[in-house]
Amino acid sequence: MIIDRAEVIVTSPDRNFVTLKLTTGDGLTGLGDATLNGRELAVVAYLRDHVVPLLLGRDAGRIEDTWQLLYRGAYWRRGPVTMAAIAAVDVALWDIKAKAAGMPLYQLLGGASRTGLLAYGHASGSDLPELFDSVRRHRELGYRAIRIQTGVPGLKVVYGIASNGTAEADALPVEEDWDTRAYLRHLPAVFEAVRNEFGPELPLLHDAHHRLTPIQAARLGQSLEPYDLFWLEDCTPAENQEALRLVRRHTVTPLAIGEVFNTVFDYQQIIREQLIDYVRGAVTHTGGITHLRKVLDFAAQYQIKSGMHGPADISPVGMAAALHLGLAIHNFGIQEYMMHGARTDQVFQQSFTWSGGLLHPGERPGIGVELDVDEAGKYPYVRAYLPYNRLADGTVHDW
Ligand code: GCO
Ligand code: MG
Repeated sequence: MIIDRAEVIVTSPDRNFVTLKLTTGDGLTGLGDATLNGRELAVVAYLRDHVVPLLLGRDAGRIEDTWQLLYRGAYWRRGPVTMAAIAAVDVALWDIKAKAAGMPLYQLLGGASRTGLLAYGHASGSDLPELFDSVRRHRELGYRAIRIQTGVPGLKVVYGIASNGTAEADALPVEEDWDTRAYLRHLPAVFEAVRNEFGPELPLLHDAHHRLTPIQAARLGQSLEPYDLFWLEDCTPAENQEALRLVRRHTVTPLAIGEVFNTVFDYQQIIREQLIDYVRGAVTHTGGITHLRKVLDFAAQYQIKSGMHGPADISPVGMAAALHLGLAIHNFGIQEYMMHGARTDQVFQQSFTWSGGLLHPGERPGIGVELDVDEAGKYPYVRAYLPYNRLADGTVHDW
């Protein structure tokens, strides 16, 4: 099982995806997702220029050793670009190992701890009727848990609508507007209306997308308590971990954090002090199966569960890796699942199933995803950025 080919494939069927494909001398292939939304080509360069030369000739079976070599050997540690590149290598190696064993990856990770993974989708609308329609559509699609995002009176855009980025060759980031006080006034009434319409059972989630100060987050958590949220996500910019102590003192609304984190060190304080309830890390952005598993095992000691990031900008390869890990661990909480577009599903042939609101990675050996290189070649990279926010006075604000 010597690695003798490593290709970095960039394709943009519905949006940009970066995939690492490793091939061993005996013909086994493994895929890893290296997509970092809006910064895709930085990971491509990191892989092509710095990682691929280290992989050729190595034993594909030595997953932990390869991980440590890429992490420690670089000297410069952590960071989203590095960790996405390491994640891609790690998942591709697990894919190869599981194929060599003739098993779906979750079996190598310890076997299934459940029959399927509860998943949530994104409902959004600029006003209540639009939002209710979106919730109903998600329920028709089978979702048994739903994230609620809504328009705020006076603001131009609704955050939370999936976008594939701006698909023009010379695209620059879109500027959005933001007003925290208007948002805080509006949101509790939206959740009250949703609960009245859809009843007490449906698990509801909300993403504040790093936009609040600690005291604003505390107030929001408190004002949403009557509506029994499954979680409030990214209530503050998570770099300031101590901020969450203040939020926790004031609210029992469960908190989810971590989609922009990339190592266990980012979680050290918030797990040890039990400042969160769900770990939002994705396999793709947290150093792969090897590293995210360590984070989740650490979290398990504190009854903190997984809530892996699963937006459309994580490719089907990254999603498949998340499903295998989620099926195997004991402390699974929920999986975010936004369906990919039809072209993406043609480029990436997948074995996962979606039924009764539950995801399952399927029984194909490996992670269960193959990349159709000819299809991928039809969709070249398109420059795309995430949007950013400005306040009414022109100040740049967290998006
Ligand atoms: C989520 C996220 C996404 C991110 C996006 C960034 O909870 O799904 O916040 O909407 O903004 O994945 O690339
Ligand atoms: Mg989020």
